[in-house]
Amino acid sequence: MNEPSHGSRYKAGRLWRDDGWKVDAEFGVSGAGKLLAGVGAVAEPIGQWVLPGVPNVHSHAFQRAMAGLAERKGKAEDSFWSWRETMYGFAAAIGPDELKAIAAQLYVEMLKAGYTQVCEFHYLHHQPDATPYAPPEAMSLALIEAAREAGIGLTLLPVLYVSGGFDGRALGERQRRFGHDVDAYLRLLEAVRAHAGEGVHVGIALHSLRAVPERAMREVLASPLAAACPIHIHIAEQIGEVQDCLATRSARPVEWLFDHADVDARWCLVHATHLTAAETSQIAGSGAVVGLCPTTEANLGDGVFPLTDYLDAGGVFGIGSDSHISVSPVEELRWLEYGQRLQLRHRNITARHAGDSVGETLWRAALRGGAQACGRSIGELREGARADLIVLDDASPLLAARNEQSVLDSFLFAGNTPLVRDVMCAGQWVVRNFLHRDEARIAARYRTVVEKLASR
Ligand code: NGQ
Ligand code: ZN
Repeated sequence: MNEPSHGSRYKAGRLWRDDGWKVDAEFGVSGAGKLLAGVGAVAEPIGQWVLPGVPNVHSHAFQRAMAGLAERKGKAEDSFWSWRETMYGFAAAIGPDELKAIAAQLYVEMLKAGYTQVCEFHYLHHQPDATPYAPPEAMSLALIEAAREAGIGLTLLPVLYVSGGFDGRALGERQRRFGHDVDAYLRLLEAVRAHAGEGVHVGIALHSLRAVPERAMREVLASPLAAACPIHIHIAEQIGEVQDCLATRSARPVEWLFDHADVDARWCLVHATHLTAAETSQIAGSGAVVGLCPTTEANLGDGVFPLTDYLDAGGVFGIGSDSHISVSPVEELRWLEYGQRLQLRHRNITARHAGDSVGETLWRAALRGGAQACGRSIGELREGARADLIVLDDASPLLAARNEQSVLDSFLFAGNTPLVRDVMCAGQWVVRNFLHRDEARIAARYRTVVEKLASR
């Protein structure tokens, strides 16, 4: 392991460890961005509250630039499906340059909010008329470049998208640019893997059971390229999807998936909103992680995930910002808890035992489930782990007189002022004193691109 150079020895008033806060903790960061244990007297004090950054398990980066543009009432009843039409129209104008500019801006916002890793569920593969780009992985490369510019860890999930519905119908006109047959998809995976490296990992994703027929699913899962990597899928987000699945496959989506695939800890089931009690305990028992995206699920009118039953059964969850109408782990976790409170008319739902802190329970769960969904051992501040951490603003009045037992509750539930002051990802300070190292340039480029998109 590299010796830390001067300037990479730090001291935290309180450092989050898996077994509780460590007081006056000193640590180093190696040249390779890994945490090192005790380092001597010249450590730089970095703040009172230092904790791991949280992974964002579900992102469609391009949707960041349409956030807020689908909030006007339409003629017919607005729904997930009418929102999807608006989103498809917007997606049609996004090429590699636009994607890179939007994703870099989004990833800067994620870092500033306390996310240090993102799973990018990427299906905008080809040109709008469905011809492949040269090279065919150009859109994936745009995302990789954006993540490297911003300095966030990336789990890129190229998405398999084959059909336009459960009945196996062909892709609609605006979906054609998402599509691959299995061979072309595996070639894409191979090409993208060649660009993976420090900070960029590649998993796989099946868009949904609507978009991936059984045979294609089996072929991809049987490929050596799908071995030992995360597998993500959208599932059971809308009642309409459950009904279509029942009508065509005589089973509910989650039920069908478990009957036809070996769902285990490598899987991330995104949303999984509409579940029977049996499906809820089946997911929990499988060790898979559920990717909950509470602000998007609220925005799209999806429904409320059965969190208490799932936690009772020992289920694991991570959080994602999905359509990015909000880019903040605080908001995702707050709304996860509040959705349950509104529905159950109780308080302090996620904490399972008397005396437990809701904030700490939520943060810990999102770290664990997030690391699992990324297929990475991140989210722990221990020796040898990647140095991904956030420092809270101890000068904020919101944190006055808070202690180890109460600081996470105030972080997640008190007010609206950003409390993430500094962020380190892979040993690099990417955010200091609320400013990202390259935010002016990235924001200016984003603005130019969004202005161009608006004047179409
Ligand atoms: C997506 N988003 O792929 O971006 C989807 C909408 C679909 C969410 N489900 C499209 N939140 O599911 O067909
Ligand atoms: Zn999604």
